[in-house]
Amino acid sequence: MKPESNARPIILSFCLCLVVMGASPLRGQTPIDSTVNFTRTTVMIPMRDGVKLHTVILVPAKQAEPLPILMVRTPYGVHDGPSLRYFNTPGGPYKELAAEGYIFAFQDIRGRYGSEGTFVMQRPLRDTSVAQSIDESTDAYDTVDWLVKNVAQNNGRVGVLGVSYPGWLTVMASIHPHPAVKAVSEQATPADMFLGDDFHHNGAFRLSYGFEYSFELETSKVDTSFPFDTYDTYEWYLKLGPLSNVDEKYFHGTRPTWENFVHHPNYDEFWKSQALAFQLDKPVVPTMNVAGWWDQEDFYGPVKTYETLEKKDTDHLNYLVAGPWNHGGWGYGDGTKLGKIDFGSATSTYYRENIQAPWFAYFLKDKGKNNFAEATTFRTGSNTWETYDQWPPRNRTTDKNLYFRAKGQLSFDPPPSGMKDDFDRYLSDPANPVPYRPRPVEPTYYFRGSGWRTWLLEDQRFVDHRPDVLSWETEPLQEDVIVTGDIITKLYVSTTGTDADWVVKLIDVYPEEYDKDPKMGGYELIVADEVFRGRFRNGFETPEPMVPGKPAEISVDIHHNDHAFLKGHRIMVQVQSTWFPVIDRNPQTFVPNIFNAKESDYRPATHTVYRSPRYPSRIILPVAKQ
Ligand code: PG9
Repeated sequence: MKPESNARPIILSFCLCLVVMGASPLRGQTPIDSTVNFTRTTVMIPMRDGVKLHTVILVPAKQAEPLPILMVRTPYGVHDGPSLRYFNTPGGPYKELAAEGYIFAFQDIRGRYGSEGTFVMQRPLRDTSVAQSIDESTDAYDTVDWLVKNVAQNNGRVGVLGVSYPGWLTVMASIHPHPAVKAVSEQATPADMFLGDDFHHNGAFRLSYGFEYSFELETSKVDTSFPFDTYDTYEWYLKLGPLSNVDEKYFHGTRPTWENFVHHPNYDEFWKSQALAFQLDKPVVPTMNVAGWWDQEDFYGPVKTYETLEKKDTDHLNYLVAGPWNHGGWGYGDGTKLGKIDFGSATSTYYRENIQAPWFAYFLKDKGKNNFAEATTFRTGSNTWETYDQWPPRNRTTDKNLYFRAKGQLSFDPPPSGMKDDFDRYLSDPANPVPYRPRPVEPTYYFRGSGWRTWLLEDQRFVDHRPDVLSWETEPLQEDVIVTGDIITKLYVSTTGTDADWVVKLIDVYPEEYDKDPKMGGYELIVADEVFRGRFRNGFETPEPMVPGKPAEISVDIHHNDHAFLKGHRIMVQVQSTWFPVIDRNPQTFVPNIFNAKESDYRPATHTVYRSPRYPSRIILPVAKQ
């Protein structure tokens, strides 16, 4: 993940983000050396093909007995980065684990920072018929092999963990794992870069992330920020014009990841071969998957990884934890608040002390009991920890339809039978896209701080007056509505163009009079959300134009959740067709490859959302049985 749990070149950005997360002890301080109670050794560990990987090993200074090793592999630099600077400080990611007693090994992956070799973004699995072939799984294997043979006083057991890119590297370490690997915790791993994680969602391209990240990782061996000349990147990306201008003006074909975006606009073998659903099989190592409900980068990934492994988990090795966090938020600060939302208790501390530390201690040190729930979630709204023996807990929920109705109403009652087709509509103009967060939109990982990490919790009143954002909402609820599991939206839509994006947001609207915190009166909090690119409604492999004026059914999975809409609150759904610049603009004129669209292809179009018995647009909520 970037940057809280990984080394970052710009220390200021790291300090600022800790301030945002509420980790005040570090505010304005020069970072202390938090490894003082450890003996630090730096080694170059040889891989099977001779490439050497830069690794920092921390051994407790007063080690009395053999200890397990915890390994973290990262592209973000181990040498002087946050992993080491803050790893044993209060509110840092490894404090509780360090207190428990482990040897730690942090490693730069191939081609990054101090390691030799070439970096390949999410390096594909190797061809096993080629003896000397390598991938991140073999690099993890070779590293573990070296560590257990060379680090004095280790107990022969290794745990692997990491958030985001390091989370994905953790998954790789669990594929054909070294026998010493006894527990892995992937946290916010991406699982599918076309369907749901950093680079695309349902085929819609994540422009700002895709552009900035490919520059950041593929400009040099160390993280390098794109030198924006405009503070508000909403304006910058709008001025950029068609996507082809990226190569034309800036990249000139030099960033492999960007070239892959351009040459693989559909769900082809390139994307499928790296998707975890096609790479993972039966879990062979205890695996704890960790997700944040408001993860702005990789929420799809850990849930998909859990689901994929669960299909064959006959030995009960697979676990899920989800809580009220942004990307990696469980690893930093105390997790009492995120953005303006208060969860009433220190959720991140709770996770690190009561879930993560005992889980690793059980599997790596035989300590404690295996009483870990299959799924542990923090239910937002009511702010309670919950446990489940299956996820999603379909045995405990009933699907209920919430229908889009006339005059902006959302209702559990369907549109009356016999009613003729009715709809709401709006003009969507690619020249005036809806911002995804309040402007100015600072660069994603801006070193002076950025709204990126909390944008999913922004009050949606900042857009609900726009004519190109439709809202439907319930009356104030008479009783709590608890939604636990996967939420699906069924949209019946048409356009006057030949392609369109459909963004759906499920929102908890706070009461106008909110005594607990009057400033939160009427707050519109996104609980679940997603975008769908219309051209992929019949399959992600082959895009198809939308037929002007013809209603199409589009199913949008807005993902898993555990949220209580409390009595007195309202449930709202918003639909819009731009979310800029996190999602690139759909030209709304079908072209085979949007990366080659011309300026003239980008045209305003009128979009219609139907709400009638024949076309009952609705949201399907898994509501807890009372
Ligand atoms: N979300 C980041 C990422 C992971 C994997 C690939 C590309 C980006 C990260 O935080 O590491």
